Amino acid sequence: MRRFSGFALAREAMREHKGWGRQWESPEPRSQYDVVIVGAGGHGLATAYYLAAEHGITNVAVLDKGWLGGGNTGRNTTIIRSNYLYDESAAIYDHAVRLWEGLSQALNYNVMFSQRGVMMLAHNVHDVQVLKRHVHANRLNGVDNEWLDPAAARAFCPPLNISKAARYPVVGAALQRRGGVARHDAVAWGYARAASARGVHIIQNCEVTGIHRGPDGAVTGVETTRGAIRARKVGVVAAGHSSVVMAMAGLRMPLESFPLQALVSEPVKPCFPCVVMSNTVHAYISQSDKGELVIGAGTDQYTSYSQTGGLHIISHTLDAICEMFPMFTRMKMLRSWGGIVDVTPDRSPILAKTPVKGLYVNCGWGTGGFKATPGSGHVFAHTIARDDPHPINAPFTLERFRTGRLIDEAAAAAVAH
Ligand code: FAD
Ligand code: PYC
Repeated sequence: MRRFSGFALAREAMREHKGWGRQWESPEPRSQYDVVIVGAGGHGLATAYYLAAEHGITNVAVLDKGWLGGGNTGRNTTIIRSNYLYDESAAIYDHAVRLWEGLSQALNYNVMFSQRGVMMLAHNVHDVQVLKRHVHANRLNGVDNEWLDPAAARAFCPPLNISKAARYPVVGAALQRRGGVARHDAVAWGYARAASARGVHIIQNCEVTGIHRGPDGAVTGVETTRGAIRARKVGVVAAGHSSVVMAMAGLRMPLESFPLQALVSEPVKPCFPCVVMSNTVHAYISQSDKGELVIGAGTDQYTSYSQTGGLHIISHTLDAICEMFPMFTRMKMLRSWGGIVDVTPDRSPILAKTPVKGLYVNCGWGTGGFKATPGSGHVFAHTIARDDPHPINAPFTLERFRTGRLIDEAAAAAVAH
């Protein structure tokens, strides 16, 4: 295994990454696989990797209608944290953070995981109460989180405006020091390369257009734009389009799809040391290793499959950023883009077996699934391999929307729900 260190490593990783997704030679699909995964985003690729690496299941195909990592995995703002309120969420997201901590070594690929700290701002009494509740709940779950007064928040993030005269003054902050960011496309490529090295087929430009079922109702394979492929098991990991794919098996999902946007500034020298999120002012920001300020906006207010969103959404976000960080007022924005997120009624994901034998689904991560990628792939692979959920994803069932055992993380992310 190669050893990674500092800038040399970053340079090497960037060289390896350049254009890799598009150059990837997709193999010809076999007529039959043990497992077909629909969706070559981070979650689908991680699932395939762990199926091979931990369960010895290598006769696996990951199919994507586009190119690998071209969905939300390559479009997100890469914030990683595990400061969720409920026990079930803290367990799955912290499982992911622990895997992130060893991921570059496990994949022998630098995913540029940087634990620079995620700070969530409080602007009023309600925010203080909510965030302090998170701090206490997290600590009870062994998840790091600490409360900062405004001066300490500014010491941690010097560009932060803590003037009492601000429209939404900062009255405190919750800081998860183990939180941070990673390089999103490297995550997709790292998992893809490691899965491929174990024999997994990653087949791009291969849209799934149907799910075949046998006389007993069990899954027998998928129909694709490159022909029919038989499979004993099918895992659907098609964020934004999960309900469309699941409908092919006759299942109606409790999901809505929304556009979610992000944007980056022109690159500048390092000036922003951490990740800052504000639920109330409704913005989040970090600085990428390339120097761009990475800024996330909210979801549109209406459902859509369009990978763009309203201009007014990003312009409101920029107003909020300039309010909190006046030194950025004169920065130029370089580009913006959108992805489609699928959202459940309780804003928590579904990682589960389905009523259709041999069909499994991993969806509903909404605006916050990038951080979960390794943990999600790890427990979803377990669920598929053993036809039984891992204890960590056991609560994230489809049935909860019938039984009422919800995991209601509605306010978990700083983005509109
Ligand atoms: P994707 O990467 O979207 O992969 C799904 C794949 O399925 C796609 O490649 C698609 O082409 C494929 N597919 C769909 N239909 C079919 C079909 N019929 N046949 C074959 N293939 C199909 N999360 C965080 O934790 N932190 C953040 O800071 C954050 N910021 C975000 C910012 C934005 C702007 C967006 C859009 C999302 C953000 N998220 C964030 C959410 C996060 O990006 C997603 O939850 C996560 O990346 C989902 O990963 P995935 O692998 O499930 O989906
Ligand atoms: O879940 O932390 C998050 C997040 C930030 C931006 C979008 N999602």
